[in-house]
Amino acid sequence: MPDVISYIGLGSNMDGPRQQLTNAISVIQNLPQSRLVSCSSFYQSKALTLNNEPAVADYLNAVVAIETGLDALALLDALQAIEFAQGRRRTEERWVSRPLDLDILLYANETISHERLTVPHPELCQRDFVLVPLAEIAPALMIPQKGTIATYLANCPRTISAKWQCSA
Ligand code: ROI
Repeated sequence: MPDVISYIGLGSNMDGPRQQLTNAISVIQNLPQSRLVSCSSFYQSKALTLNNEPAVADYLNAVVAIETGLDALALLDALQAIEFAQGRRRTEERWVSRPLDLDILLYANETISHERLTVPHPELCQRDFVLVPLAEIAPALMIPQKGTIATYLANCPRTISAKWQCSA
């Protein structure tokens, strides 16, 4: 299979978010059959929580683009291995704080509906902490079956409070 571009979202709000993202990016850089194409800035954002829970630490979010020969499920396996290596507990729970969350946002221009993986990522278009870093590295990107990033960004509630240069 020819190599494809995949965009991966990174998020962390515990156990040293900056180090969590930096480490994860350096591991992603060394994935088999893959190379890092670009890395967004790091964005601090207010935690999106289920019931506006107070006292949840802010997140640090970023997006990277890789060129990869891994198929989507092999890439998912590799990303989950990084999450667990960096302290993620084996739980399917959503809406909980975690040291590292890695999401396949886009994989080439494919749409994937698999029990383990939905691409484009189902919440991609509603989250500024994903859309803003994605727009930074791929401003003209078309999201399969949805359209341009700009359309969604215009209507997205803002949670980002600060921006740092990518330290990876
Ligand atoms: N909130 C922000 N700001 N960033 C995230 O990456 C993030 N990830 C999550 C939930 C709990 C939805 N909130 C988040 O999983």
